[in-house]
Amino acid sequence: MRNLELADLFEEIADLLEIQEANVFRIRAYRRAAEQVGNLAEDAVGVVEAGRKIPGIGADLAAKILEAATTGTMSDLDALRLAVPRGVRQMMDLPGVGPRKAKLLHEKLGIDSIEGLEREIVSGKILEVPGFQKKTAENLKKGIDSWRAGRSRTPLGRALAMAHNLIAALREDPAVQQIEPAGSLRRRAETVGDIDILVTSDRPEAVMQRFVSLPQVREVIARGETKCSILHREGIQVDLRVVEPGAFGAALQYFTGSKAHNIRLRELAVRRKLKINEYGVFDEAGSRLAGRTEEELYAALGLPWIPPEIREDGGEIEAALANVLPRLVETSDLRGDLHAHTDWTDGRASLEALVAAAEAKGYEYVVVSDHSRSTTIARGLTPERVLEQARAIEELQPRHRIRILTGSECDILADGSLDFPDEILAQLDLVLAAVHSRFKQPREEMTARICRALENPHVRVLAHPTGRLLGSRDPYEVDLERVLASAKAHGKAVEINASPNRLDLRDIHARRARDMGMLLSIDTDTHHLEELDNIGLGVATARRAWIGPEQVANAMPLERLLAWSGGPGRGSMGAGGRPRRSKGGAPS
Ligand code: DGT
Ligand code: CA
Ligand code: CA
Repeated sequence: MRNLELADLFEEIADLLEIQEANVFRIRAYRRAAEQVGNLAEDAVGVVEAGRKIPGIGADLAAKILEAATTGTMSDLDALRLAVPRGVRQMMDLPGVGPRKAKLLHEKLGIDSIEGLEREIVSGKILEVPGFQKKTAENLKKGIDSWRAGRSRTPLGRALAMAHNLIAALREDPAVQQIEPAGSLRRRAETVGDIDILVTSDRPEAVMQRFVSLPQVREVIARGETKCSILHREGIQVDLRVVEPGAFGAALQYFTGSKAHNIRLRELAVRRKLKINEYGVFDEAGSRLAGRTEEELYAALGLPWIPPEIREDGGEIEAALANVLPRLVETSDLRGDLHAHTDWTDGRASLEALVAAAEAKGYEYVVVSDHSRSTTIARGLTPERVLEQARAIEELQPRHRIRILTGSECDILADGSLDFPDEILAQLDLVLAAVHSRFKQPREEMTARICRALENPHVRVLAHPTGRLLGSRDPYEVDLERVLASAKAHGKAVEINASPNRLDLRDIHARRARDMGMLLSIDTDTHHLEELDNIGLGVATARRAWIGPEQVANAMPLERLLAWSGGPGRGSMGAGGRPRRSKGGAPS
């Protein structure tokens, strides 16, 4: 049984217990278990079978994992499923429907599905349920519509673009003072459920009016005095909230979340006999100690400001309390891009244009890493062509400040050998290796295949290590833990591919790599020049993984990068190139 299936079972137990109003600690233990198992880089069943411990999972839950592995289910869950119909739980997916309302609707009208709920809204019978007025019913109906419209989550890259547009349009309104995105978007989660935007203004009504009149709005889902939800024409919900300037920091913090992070903050506040909510931090007498800025708010709880990307209750509270928050990598730390394509293969830009664009970004170096011959779909280069490209780079170099490094995104063949012979790879400055074929290999074969490629002394970076395409292709089956260990043992870097369709490694796996003390590279895999700007998505993923500049290969200055890359360092040195360096060894 795969980790995500296990996580779903735990999550379902938690939801059903919540509908039954069970003990909150018990509910929380299951939510926590779902998260831990879902985020585990190794196979959870394997870990338990080996008698090892998964953080946050006690003996009781471990036994349930084993039970699920053998029976495909958990007996507690089966009992809960008998007690609570499936559709009752599904209603909790609707905005404004929590466990209590779901239970009430089921008890009073026997509603056990979203479709059933919709019928009772139309028939008007829903108004017989205590607490359900005409307005509530209308909102529920709208909630059902947008649930249908947006059942899938939106990839971060797309959501960011939409949010930037909306924010730029709202900024033009004089009634808008401060404006910031919040929610999962600000935390840079890889997908977002809805977009949250926060505004300060003394004229909320004017802001709302401007918001609902934007051309991007397909439909207004709910409109109140300080909160408004719309359906964006691209199918995602956008929540706008207007707050007074004195509460901006508190609201920004609250609506940035995550929920798990906020719960921990509330616990800290309680221990200090303080109250925290979206308006501020208050003492027992009710006076506001903080609210205007996030810094102020965290300080009132005795904490330094915590970067949004790590607000996931993944150890950041403990680190903040001990004043050992990590220094996270920033875009300005990066000195180059190690992964970019040209029209020699499937890139759109010429070599000259790519180099000029990378130089314009202020980079110190760029690696030209076109495909190798086996990636026929991308018109991969033959050995002769890649050497020809290296010569073209040598000729181009004198006209540029930026150092142009020769490279390859070399195919890892089905048996783990590389698409180019060693004597060709040895002539390149920096070699990336990647899987582009035979994605369906059994896990064991795929793992051995990649590990073998990492043993090749010329390879430096494992590109897009899991092969997933966000929303369209699952990662291939691979023992990532072993792949990471192999990369580390051989002094290789693993990539965080910043392409919005990939984000591979993803945050939780990159975090694992970080915790293992590995080297990572943050690359755009550019095929169109404007994609060089995707680097921010890779940096965001690295930040979510707690990665600092010292662990990033392309944050190294050129000389150190070359010492590590082990290539001949040709390119700027004219015909003969530079004496060959010895290979191997990670940078100090
Ligand atoms: P999403 O939209 O599913 O990608 O995820 P978020 O994190 O943006 O969630 P959303 O839009 O439902 O709410 C935004 C933030 O508001 C969330 O991260 C934390 C805060 N929040 C919302 N509901 C609650 C709540 O019931 N309790 C607490 N403590 N915080 C909440
Ligand atoms: Ca959200
Ligand atoms: Ca929201």
